[in-house]
Amino acid sequence: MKKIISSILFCLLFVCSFGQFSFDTCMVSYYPFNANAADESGFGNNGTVYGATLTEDRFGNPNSAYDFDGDDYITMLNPGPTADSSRTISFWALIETTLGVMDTGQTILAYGSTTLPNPGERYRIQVDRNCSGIGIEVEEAVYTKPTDVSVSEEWHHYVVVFDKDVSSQLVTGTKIYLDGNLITDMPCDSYSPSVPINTAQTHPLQLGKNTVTAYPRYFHGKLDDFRIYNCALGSTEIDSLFNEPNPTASIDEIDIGANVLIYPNPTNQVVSISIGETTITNVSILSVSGEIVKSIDSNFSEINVSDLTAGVYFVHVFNNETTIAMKKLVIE
Ligand SMILES: [Ca+2]
Ligand SMILES: [Ca+2]
Repeated sequence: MKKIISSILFCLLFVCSFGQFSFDTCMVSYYPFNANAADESGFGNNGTVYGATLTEDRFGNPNSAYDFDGDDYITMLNPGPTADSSRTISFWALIETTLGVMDTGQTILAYGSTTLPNPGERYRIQVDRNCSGIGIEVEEAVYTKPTDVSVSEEWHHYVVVFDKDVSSQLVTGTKIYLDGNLITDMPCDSYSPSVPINTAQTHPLQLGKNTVTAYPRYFHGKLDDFRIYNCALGSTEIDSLFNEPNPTASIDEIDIGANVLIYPNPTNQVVSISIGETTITNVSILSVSGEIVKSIDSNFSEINVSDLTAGVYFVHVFNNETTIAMKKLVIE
């Protein structure tokens, strides 16, 4: 049976600087895409993947982001923040611009209403609706900021903020950040700006495809690291998100003088552990998020890992209760 080691123990073993910020107290969903579309916020709003394929993230980590090639999407169980509540949606995207899909308003994220027209009741983050940029559609109102998405097909960080207490409740009160910077240029396209945000609960969160069947407006490119908050984050917090380090590089490997070798690495079949004089009594293999995916208590020279999904893992080597080593293992 799978277990989760406590976050305190995990942080003692690792440099626990990834995936967690002090302002995460108002986080409602978190999709780091560690080889799946699970919600790692603790609220269980997990995703089901329809056609999107795992790919490298912006750091080159395997199976740590999703690729959408124009007919793919991921659907969660529940909506995001609804009605006129404040919200922040942070994500990384690599947007393909060579497919002739400009001006179609391809979908990054959508939820709320499923029917037309329901002014204010659909909430959608989209690309290139009538001009090059990232924008918001709330049904009957579209508001796009110029973000030069056509300049290069590279990973960029986008944050969309709606603060009900500061902004007007109209879609034009939305703030959009690109790579940590607030885009203050005039919107390149805006119509029906008098429509207020009033997101319905009818359709759950969905990535890569619109909620209205007649206009799927599929996404072309790669998406990663969605964080959804039911509060409005400020520029300092958004800068922290933009500068989040590589989650696997920030984890310290440990070797308590035993010269532990783990090979072959990467692998996708059998991994062996060799060690000097010290005795191994048990080994755990953990996911990046600290879940124990395999426990072994014998034959450490032939550990079958062919059942593990490709991605980055950690091998925790024990002598009884004592940690001997913690080593990174890449499953291909
Ligand atoms: Ca990721
Ligand atoms: Ca596909």
